[in-house]
Amino acid sequence: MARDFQSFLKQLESAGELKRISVEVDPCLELGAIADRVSKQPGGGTALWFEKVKGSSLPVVMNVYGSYHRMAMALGVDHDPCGLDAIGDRIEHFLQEAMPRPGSGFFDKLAKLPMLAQVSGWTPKTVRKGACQEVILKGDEACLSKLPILTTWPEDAAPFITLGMSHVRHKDGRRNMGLYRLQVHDDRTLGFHTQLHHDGARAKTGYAPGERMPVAVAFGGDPALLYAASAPLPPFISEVLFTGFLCGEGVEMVKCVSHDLEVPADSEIVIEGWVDPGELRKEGPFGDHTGYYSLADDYPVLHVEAITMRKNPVFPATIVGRPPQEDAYLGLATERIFLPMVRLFLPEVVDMHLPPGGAFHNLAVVAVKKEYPGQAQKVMNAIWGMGQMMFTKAIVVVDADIDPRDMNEVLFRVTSNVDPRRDMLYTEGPLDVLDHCSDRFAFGSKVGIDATRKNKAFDGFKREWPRDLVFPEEILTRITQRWMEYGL
Ligand SMILES: Cc1cc2nc3c(=O)[nH]c(=O)nc-3n(C[C@H](O)[C@H](O)[C@H](O)COP(=O)(O)O)c2cc1C
Ligand SMILES: [Mn+2]
Repeated sequence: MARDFQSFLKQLESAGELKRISVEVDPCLELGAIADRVSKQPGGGTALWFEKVKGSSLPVVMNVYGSYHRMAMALGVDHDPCGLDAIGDRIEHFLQEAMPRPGSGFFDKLAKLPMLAQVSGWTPKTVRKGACQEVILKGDEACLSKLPILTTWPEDAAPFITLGMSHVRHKDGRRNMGLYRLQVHDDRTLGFHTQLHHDGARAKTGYAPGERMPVAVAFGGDPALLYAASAPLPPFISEVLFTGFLCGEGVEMVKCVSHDLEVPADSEIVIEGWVDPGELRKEGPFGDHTGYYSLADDYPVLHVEAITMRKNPVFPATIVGRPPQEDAYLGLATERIFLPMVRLFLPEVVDMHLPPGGAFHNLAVVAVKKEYPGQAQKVMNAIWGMGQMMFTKAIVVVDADIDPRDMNEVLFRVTSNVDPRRDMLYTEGPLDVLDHCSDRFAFGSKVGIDATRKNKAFDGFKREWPRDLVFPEEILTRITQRWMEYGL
């Protein structure tokens, strides 16, 4: 079901998930401080529609994705605890179906035809007209001061665009869409903060210095697009195709007005421009999702050629900072949606949790069914070699029966089951470029903590391992039945 961003906002409003703020608010710090406070409410608060933003005629929306419920609504699934898991299950099912059955030849291929038809239904479709081009500003008219761009933290270098989805095309034709912040250098130029390890940064390697790599930054469109832009997809999967998979229908794309990249036709706003791979400029500092100001560094520059928009667009923004905030729920969606893919390579992994306090990359808790010696270590090493999970600084492995989301339980097992010298695995490797505490840029050490119960067969544990404290089921049932009688 294709939905545009504003119909999604209406859907949120009718569900009591969006509040309108009608008094005038300042895009410099005030909006950020409000969204920070609301997003930290238990469960993530509501989405916020700021109707009157100082210095601009456009409204700003924030915290749109900032709860489990809204995240599930954005991806068109139920919000019960399993809604997002259902997407992961769909991926798993699809991958299994795609595998050839041994020895089944022609009939197997025939059986897969409906699946191929389904995939072609997810591919983006080019259309001639898009709502995102109802208003076209070119040349001197295409100035960034027409947009209500926020300064979220007091020591930020400048205002930053935070929820723009940047479309680029690799020289070999592959399209990539990613969520990268954009610093306002001046009215016609932006900092293009594509970090070293991301596909977005790799795209420019195919272009020669002095050449213009076209870029288009789109806002809004189907709410699933933003999730896809943040998702750690492998380089060969297009985020727009993945959105088609999520929505069950291909995204309608329209050609830009100043170059031949395509953007989702029903976007709210599109900034078109180009990057010269040979040009770098200082970017940052910026109050970041690490909970600190990320340090200034050299990044590419995006020169604005055109800004197109709907007649009455809304401008989406977020604030990142000390967790939990809105982006915690994007991370949570990734945890649930990508778990089946992790399990494809690591079938012993039963469950996984990336706690928001670990700011995406710093901590992963993995529940594992042990079947042979060294399995906890094998899982750690594999995770450190897997896509963007390579950044994980600490991995805690618990037994399959432990809920990795129950932090009290995890702490209990980490402190009681771990002999520190024996059960910690230290290694080193790539770190997120935003990590500030390692001695070297983007490189540092990692620790794996094996908090599983130890036994003789797998761990060579020579003493007897004590048994967990549990009441028999019948006692638990009895006290539940008699609870009123106890007067408690
Ligand atoms: C709110 C938010 C802001 C982000 N800002 C940046 C950024 O400025 N630069 C960056 O490289 N990645 C940023 N990311 C992470 C990327 O969007 C994410 O890693 C994505 O998978 C990268 O896709 P790619 O590999 O296709 O480039 C941000 C993520 C979120 C949720
Ligand atoms: Mn990508």
